[in-house]
Amino acid sequence: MGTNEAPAIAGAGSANAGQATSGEAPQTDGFHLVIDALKLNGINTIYGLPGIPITDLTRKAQAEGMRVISFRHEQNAGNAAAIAGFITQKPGVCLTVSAPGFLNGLTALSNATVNCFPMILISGSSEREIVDLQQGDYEEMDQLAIAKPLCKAAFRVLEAEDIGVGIARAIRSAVSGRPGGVYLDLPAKLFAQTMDAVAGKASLIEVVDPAPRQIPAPEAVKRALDLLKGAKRPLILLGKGAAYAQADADIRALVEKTGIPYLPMSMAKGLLPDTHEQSAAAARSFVLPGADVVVLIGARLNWLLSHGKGKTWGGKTSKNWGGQKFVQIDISPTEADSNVRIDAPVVGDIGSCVSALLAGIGSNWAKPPAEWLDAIAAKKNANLAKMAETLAKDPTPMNFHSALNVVRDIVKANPDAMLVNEGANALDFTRSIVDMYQPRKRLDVGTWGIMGIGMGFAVAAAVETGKNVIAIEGDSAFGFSGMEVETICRYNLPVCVVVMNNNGVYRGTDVNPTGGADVAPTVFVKDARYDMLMAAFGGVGVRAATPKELRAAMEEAIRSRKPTLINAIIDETAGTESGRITSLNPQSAKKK
Ligand code: ADP
Ligand code: TPW
Ligand code: MG
Repeated sequence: MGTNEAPAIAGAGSANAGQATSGEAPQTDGFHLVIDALKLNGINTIYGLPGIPITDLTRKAQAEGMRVISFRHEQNAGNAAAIAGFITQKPGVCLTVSAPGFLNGLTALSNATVNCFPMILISGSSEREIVDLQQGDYEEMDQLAIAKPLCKAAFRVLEAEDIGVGIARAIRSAVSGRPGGVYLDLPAKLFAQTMDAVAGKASLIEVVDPAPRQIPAPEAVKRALDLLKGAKRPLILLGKGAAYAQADADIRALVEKTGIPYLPMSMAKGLLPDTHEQSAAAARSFVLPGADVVVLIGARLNWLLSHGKGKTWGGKTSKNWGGQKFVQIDISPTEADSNVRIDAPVVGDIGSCVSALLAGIGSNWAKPPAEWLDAIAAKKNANLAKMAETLAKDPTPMNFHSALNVVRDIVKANPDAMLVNEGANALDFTRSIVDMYQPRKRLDVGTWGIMGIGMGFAVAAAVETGKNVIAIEGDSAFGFSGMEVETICRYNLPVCVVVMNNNGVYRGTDVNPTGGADVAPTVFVKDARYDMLMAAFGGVGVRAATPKELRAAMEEAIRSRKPTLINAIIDETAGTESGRITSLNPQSAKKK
C-alpha cells in the first residue's frame, strides 16, 4: 500500500484525509484497511462476485495474498461463505455489489442465520446522501435496513478509520453466542478514502477470543445429571450445533461412558460413525416415542423433530406431548421451552457443557437398562436387514436405492470426503442410506430444507478442506446453482457432482391434466444431458445408467480429483411427493 493508490473519487477523503495529504507520510485507503482487517483476523478467503463498487477490492485482495473465489451468482458465493463458517468456526466472507448483488447474497445470509452458521455478507452500497433522499442513484437501495431483520446483526461503516471496528464487530457478532449471519454495509466512497498508514494500522483490531467459552452453571449441570440418573429409556439427540462445536472427543466420550443410545440429526451424522453400535438411527420411529429422558445437544425441537410432540413422540394427536422429559444443551438461553417444557436446560457452549457433564458422570455411571437397549437393537437390526435386502437389488432402470448403494460404498472407502446433498428424494434417501464416518462431512439443506446450496457448499468444502467433495444432487436441486460447475472447473476443484436424474421435481411422471402442450409443472426435459454441462467447461462428464457405470465414474473422479459430473439416470417413477415430508404438503379437501 502507499501513495500510488490514488483515490478513485477525488477529494472523497475522511476527516483524516487532511492530515494525510501533508508531507510524505505513507497513506492507506479503505480498500486496504478492509483487506488488512480481515487478514489480521485470520480471514484469508473471500467468496464473491465483482462489480461496482467492489471490483477493485477483489483485485487488491488477491494482490495482497487473499484467496478470492469468484462465482457466477452471489447466492452461491453466500452459501459457500456460510458453509465455510460451519466447517471452520471462522466467519465465511461473501462480497457482493450493491442492490441486486446484495439481494442475491441475502438469501444465503438469511439461511446462514437460520442454521446458526457464522458468515459476513459484505456489500458495497451507493451514496448515502442520494439513497436517503431517494434521488435515484445507481443501484439505489437502503441495504442496511433490508438486511437487519434477516440476520443476526447489521453494521455500516462510513469512515475509513472505523473499518477496524466494523470488521471486529462483524466477526464477534457472527461467531459469539449462537453463531449467525452478519451484514456489513460499505458505501462506495469508503473504499477510496485515504488516511495515514500508521494511524490506519493502529485502527485495526485483532479480535481476542471472538467466541468466548460459556461455562454452564453447576446447578444446571447437576439438574441435568439428576434427571438422567433416573431415566429408564434415555436418548441423546445430536444436532448440527454439536457438529459445529468441534467437541468431538468429549461428545463421543459422553455417549460411550453413559451407554445411552443416540440419534444424529442430518448434519450431525458422522460425529460418531453411523456404524457405531449405540446409533439408534435405524430405529428412529421406535426410540422417539419410547424414550423417557431426551438429551438434546445442539439440536432444536423445530419441525425436523416434530416440535417435540405429537405422534412422532408418542402423543395422541399432533398437539399432544408424549411425556418425555428433556435436557437441552444450547448456547441460546431462549431456545428452551420454545416448543415443549425443557426440564433441565444447560446453557453454555457445547464443549464446556459436555465436559461438565462428563466430569459429573465420573467412571461408574450405570448403563441404561438392558430392556431398552435390547429392544432398540432388535428394531435396528430388523430395519438394517430390510435395508440391506433393498440395497442388494439391481433393478432396471436404476433407482435411488441401487444408485445410492454405490455412493454408500464410495463414502465408506473415502471417509474423509465431504458430502454435499440436496433434493427431495435425492436428499432423504441419501441421508438414510449413506453412512458417514467423520464429523462435519455431511453438508445439506439444513433447517429450511432450502434448494440451491449445492454448488456453493461444494466449492467451499473443497476450498476449505482440500478434500474430495461428492455432491449428491436432485436434478431440480442442481439447477438452482448448476452454473457454478464453471467455477468448479475454473478453480480445478476435486468435486464430483452426481445428478440423480429422474426427469423432474420428485418424479418425472406427472402429466398436464388439460392435455395441453405444456408439460406438468414438476416435469423437466427427459434424459437431459447434465454431464455435457460439465464437459462444456473442460471437466469430466459421464452418463451413468447402471450402478456399475456409476461406480466406475465415481471411483475415477475420486482418484483423479478432476471436476466431474455424473448424470445418474434414475427411474422416473421411483420418487415420492416431497420425499419424506409428504405430510407437510397441503392438499385440497375439495373433491372434484
Ligand atoms: P439440527 O437441525 O441439526 O437439529 P439446529 O440447527 O436445529 O440443529 O440446532 C442447532 C443448535 O445448536 C442451535 O440452537 C444453536 O443455538 C446451538 N449451537 C450452535 N453452536 C453451539 C455451540 N458452540 N454451543 C452450544 N450450542 C450451540
Ligand atoms: C429455494 C421446494 C423442495 S425439494 C425440491 C423443490 C423444488 C426439488 C425436488 O426435486 P429434485 O429431487 O431435486 O429433483 P428428487 O430426487 O425428489 O426428484 N425453492 C427453494 N427451496 C425449496 N425447498 C423448494 C423450492 C423444493
Ligand atoms: Mg428429481
